Amino acid sequence: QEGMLGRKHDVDGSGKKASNRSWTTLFFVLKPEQLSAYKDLKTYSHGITYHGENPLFLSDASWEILNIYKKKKHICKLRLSDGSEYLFQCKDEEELQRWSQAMQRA
Ligand code: I3P
Repeated sequence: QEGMLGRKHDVDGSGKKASNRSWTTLFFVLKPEQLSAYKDLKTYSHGITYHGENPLFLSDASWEILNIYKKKKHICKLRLSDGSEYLFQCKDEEELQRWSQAMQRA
């Protein structure tokens, strides 16, 4: 599964509010147990991750559809095993279902 998603880093690995809380639209690639962020398809084809970020490791991670998030639509919350949390915005309900199913399998 791959595609553009909005992302906001919400909670860092020590349980504190992340310092950079703005939304960024990036190209995400989901492979078994890992999610990688790229600026776009072109940098993905060159294997260059966004800001040199390491993939997020998904073992013992949880993915939840956030129906309570009122400011934006089609939001999911990814919680990693270290406690850090990321919000993702899908472009529509169909994308949200596709990412959610892929995340359950990953
Ligand atoms: C953040 C930006 C985010 C907002 C976040 C702000 O500011 O406006 O869109 O999240 O609010 O801190 P900046 O761009 O200056 O980093 P929401 O869209 O989810 O409200 P927050 O700190 O309350 O999470």
